[in-house]
Amino acid sequence: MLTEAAAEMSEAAADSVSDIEAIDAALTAALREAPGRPARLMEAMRYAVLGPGKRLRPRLVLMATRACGGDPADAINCACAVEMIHAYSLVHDDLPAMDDDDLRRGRPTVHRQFDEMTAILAGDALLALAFETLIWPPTPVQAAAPACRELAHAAGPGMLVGGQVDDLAGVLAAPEGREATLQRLETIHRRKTGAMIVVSLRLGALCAGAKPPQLTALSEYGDAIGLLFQVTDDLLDAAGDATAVGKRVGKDQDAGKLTYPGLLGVKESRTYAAELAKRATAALKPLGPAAEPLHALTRQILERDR
Ligand code: GRG
Repeated sequence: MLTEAAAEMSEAAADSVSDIEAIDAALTAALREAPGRPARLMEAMRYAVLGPGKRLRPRLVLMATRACGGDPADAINCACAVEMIHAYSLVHDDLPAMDDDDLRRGRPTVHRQFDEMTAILAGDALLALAFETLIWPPTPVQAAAPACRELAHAAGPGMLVGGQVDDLAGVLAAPEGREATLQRLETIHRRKTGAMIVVSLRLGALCAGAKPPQLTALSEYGDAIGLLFQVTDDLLDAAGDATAVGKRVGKDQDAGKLTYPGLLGVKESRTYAAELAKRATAALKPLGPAAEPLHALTRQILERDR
């Protein structure tokens, strides 16, 4: 017989599979051909969004809705919106003017598969389509305006784009002490990676009509897993470098960019990851047992291999 905890875990795993199916079906519908939509542009958008990614952010939206007692079906358009913005940011990040990457999710990047102009415009169109998608039902009417405002802020100049600008500008290059460098590094990651994770959770909560303490708990959880996600991302890159046959190549470290293992060493980065996971667990306390799938996700991020 399954213990209660094991039963909750297998329920969470089943939810995760059906959530990914629901998310991909809704994204496919939102990215359909329609009058005025050029076929090649739509093909590039679908290629960018529906590739083999983890769908972390849209899953967070649906998990947060559930954790706040809502119906995840109400949050599906918010889930699509955050994944569209995530996909746009990856397409633009890969462009020659930024990271100049040839591969993403194990396949040619959008500008390699199509061309640079199409990649730029596909990213632009995804950003706009995200907001158009978000405001339509089933997003609850009372959630639409705050969700729009929060998502625009998270994707805007003070967060996603601002973090990207500072990262590319190499503000980390100035020599300074370890603590100050760590703080600068986290200021970038909180904006570039963390803000979209936090807002995903908050959008899900808004769709459930969550109260301020629930929103605060999810924001603190999001902040911790956002950093945890980045630390484990850097550790995976470092492992890829160390083995040379690893699943990926640590391009950031190759490019001399500052990373957690680069700053703290691998062992201390692992200790820090465990500390962030504890921080995430503590943040969820106000949500009680309804937060079990989010606890499971923390463990998955801590142990992830891609
Ligand atoms: C172009 C405005 C603009 C921003 C780009 C997201 C981003 C900012 C850059 C990506 C660079 C990067 C590799 C960051 C590390 C963390 C991260 C966001 C990884 C990619 O997210 P995953 O692992 O991707 O969730 P999948 O493919 O699973 O969706």
